[in-house]
Amino acid sequence: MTSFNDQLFDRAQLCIPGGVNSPVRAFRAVGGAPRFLERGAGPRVWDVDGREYIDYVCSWGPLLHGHAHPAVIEAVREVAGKGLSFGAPTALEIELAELVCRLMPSIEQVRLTSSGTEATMSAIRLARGFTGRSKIVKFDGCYHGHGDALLVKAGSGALTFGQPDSSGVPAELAAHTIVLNYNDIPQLEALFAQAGDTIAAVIVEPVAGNMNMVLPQPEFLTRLRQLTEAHGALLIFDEVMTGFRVALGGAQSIYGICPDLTTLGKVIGGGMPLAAFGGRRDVMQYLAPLGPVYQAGTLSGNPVAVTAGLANLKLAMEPGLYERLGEMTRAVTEGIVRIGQEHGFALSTCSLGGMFGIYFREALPTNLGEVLTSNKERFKHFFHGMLDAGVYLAPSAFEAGFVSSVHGTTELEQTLDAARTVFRHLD
Ligand code: HOZ
Repeated sequence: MTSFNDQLFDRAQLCIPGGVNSPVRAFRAVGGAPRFLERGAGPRVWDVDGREYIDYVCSWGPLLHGHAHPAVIEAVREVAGKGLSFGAPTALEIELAELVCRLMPSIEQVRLTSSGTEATMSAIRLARGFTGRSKIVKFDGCYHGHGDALLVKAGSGALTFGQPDSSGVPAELAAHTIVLNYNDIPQLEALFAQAGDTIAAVIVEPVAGNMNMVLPQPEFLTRLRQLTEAHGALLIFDEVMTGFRVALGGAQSIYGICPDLTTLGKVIGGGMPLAAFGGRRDVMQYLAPLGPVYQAGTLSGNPVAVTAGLANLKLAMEPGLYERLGEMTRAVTEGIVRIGQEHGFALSTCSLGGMFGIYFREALPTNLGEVLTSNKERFKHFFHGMLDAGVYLAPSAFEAGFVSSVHGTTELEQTLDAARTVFRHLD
């Protein structure tokens, strides 16, 4: 008898490519049918067959306070009753913009968009418009959404499915994107020595979260800042994943770097389609209607998404929240790794705030080449074992995981119990 979940997957595949609206969700990297989820509450989700899971995907990062947080839901309910979108300015947008500028001092002005892809695409266009240069630099395995210029040696789903260079991106366009190795300072210095004055911008995930999770060597980010500044190129921090997730001030507050532009998404909308890009006032004023760089969006800054974002960020400002979140994330990931090691498996982990990486590999990787040497087959079996035991991890060895501020000791203990059972039977 086919489960309701599997019936839905069959049906979905007839009318939606691959049955999903974003590739990694399809479970292709791990095999089996994706879980069709019906509801979530706090740190847990339930699928259409009534199975319960502790959620470490958190909608791929946005749900800093778990599912259906009462304060967020209440605020959204109230504002939705007054209209979903006006395509005109609202007071709420100013409140969110002011808050973002306060929490991330490198941002003097900010513009709201509806997705992280839009934010990064717009930031790249703005950097090109501002500098009058064409070349952009990105790092192998970093993912900055699916804009043409950025789908070159990309991470996340593109990496998971072996399509880091997407078909459909004209070679002439991709030729303007230079790809370097993450954390490779000599390579960066060589490029700037040779072509620094042709580079419009360097875009980087200050903590890479789309090739699993890779920490930057602090001197890598420092050198990046020095070189871009010396050559008149802009430094764009893509904090779509890390913004308000690893710390209230993002990865830039942890590493003490002031980028020219920052892109935000995920947590800023608390589960609603909301993203942003912002930074130096002189650069942001190159945007239409003030300047020559065009960028727009019908639903940009709509009151519902903005309200969800505001409610979410206000909750994030509770003193001590990120310390507690960081401790819980470490307890979960270090616990899993310790149990696996006790069973003889090579494992490593890293985390910051509520974001983590777990590798079937002895030492933590520092770049994509090293990430690729982790044991993907073992991850696959581990993933399915944990899923069967009620723990929902990202269905790819190349995605980061997330813990919310409402994951507690009950979830921790249940997760570690599941890990004990799974490692006992893992090959
Ligand atoms: N590319 C996203 C994770 N890095 C996946 C988004 C989704 O499938 O919802």
